[in-house]
Amino acid sequence: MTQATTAPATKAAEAFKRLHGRAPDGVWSAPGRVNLIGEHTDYNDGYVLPFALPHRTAVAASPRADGVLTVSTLGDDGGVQKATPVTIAELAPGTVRGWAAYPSGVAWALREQNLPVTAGADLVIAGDVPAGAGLSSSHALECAVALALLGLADVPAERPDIARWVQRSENDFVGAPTGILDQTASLTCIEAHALFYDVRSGKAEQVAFDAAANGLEVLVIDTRASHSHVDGGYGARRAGCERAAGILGVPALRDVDIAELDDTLVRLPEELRPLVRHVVTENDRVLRTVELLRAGRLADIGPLLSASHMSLDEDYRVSCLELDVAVDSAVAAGALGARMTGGGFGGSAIALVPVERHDEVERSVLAAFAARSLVRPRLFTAVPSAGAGRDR
Ligand code: GAF
Repeated sequence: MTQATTAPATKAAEAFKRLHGRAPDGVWSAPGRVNLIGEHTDYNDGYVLPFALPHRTAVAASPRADGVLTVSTLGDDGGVQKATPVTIAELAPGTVRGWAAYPSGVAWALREQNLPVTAGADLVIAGDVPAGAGLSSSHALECAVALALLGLADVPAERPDIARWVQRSENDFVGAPTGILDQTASLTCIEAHALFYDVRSGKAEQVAFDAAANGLEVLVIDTRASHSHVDGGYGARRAGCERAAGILGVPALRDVDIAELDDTLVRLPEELRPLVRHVVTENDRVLRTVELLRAGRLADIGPLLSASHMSLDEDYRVSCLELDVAVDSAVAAGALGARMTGGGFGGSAIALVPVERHDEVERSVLAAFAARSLVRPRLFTAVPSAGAGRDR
């Protein structure tokens, strides 16, 4: 797949030339994502509904022959950070820390699949996916690196397989116990659509999502409250879900029937009940959202978005003050619905906003943050964009 040159791709290629004195053999890029709905359902074998952001991470790359991986990354200020070069054949979990663990982990995961990546490569990275904003900047980087290394080695691979390899690098090399939502979104979303993905079956449906044609927009509110899934909160939720599934004797919480939810909850220790209630009702909300989108009723999904946020806040307990302020102030000013997006504990919220209410919603959100002396959030309108691919 070849796509129009994007700014990050151009920047990565130019930086590569400056650093290595020659043009890269190729440039690959991958987008960040927002998840419209379906949060903390992926590792419960459930449903998700993300779309790709226009923001991308690009990797300019050329092969080497000495087994070494060099990685340089271009900062917003034009400065370059160079990772310590590593030998791909010697990579093992724990050997690389910090940001360089993400690209190195991908090389490790591909090597673990016996794919021919051990000859080495020079990678130069540039991107505009907001980092630490819950918009999947780490997966954009990992997916772009995976495509670059596979592309240099001329290895054809199916996107679902690449998603699993990237997940392995994130889980086992970086040490974040995340699911498969973000990689799948980055690798398989297409323009003007949301991706309805059934994690258990791997079935994917591109559902038309043209907010502008309906007089609407998805406003992203990056709260700038930083988050990370390497520390305990995310893993604890995931472990709680797995424990609950074990007690209920089902392979995953996906298998709990919503019609029997009340009877099911009483079989669980009290602390696990809200987790299960969230996952089961969230899967149902995804299905109802997809039905409405298929029927072209975009404006009607607002209440489902807000119900999702309430469930994530009160039952799953992964929201925070900044996300709640973003959601409440957007809805108070006329958003049809709003919710946190991504894993939570900080990061971004999304709001479904009638275009004519944009200014009012933006003013309301900024004023609400200012009134609580919170860091000024960053707001932008997200348009469903293309998934990962080769730029040149
Ligand atoms: C993070 C994870 F990476 C995803 O796998 C997913 O679990 C999400 O949080 C919550 O829906 O983005």
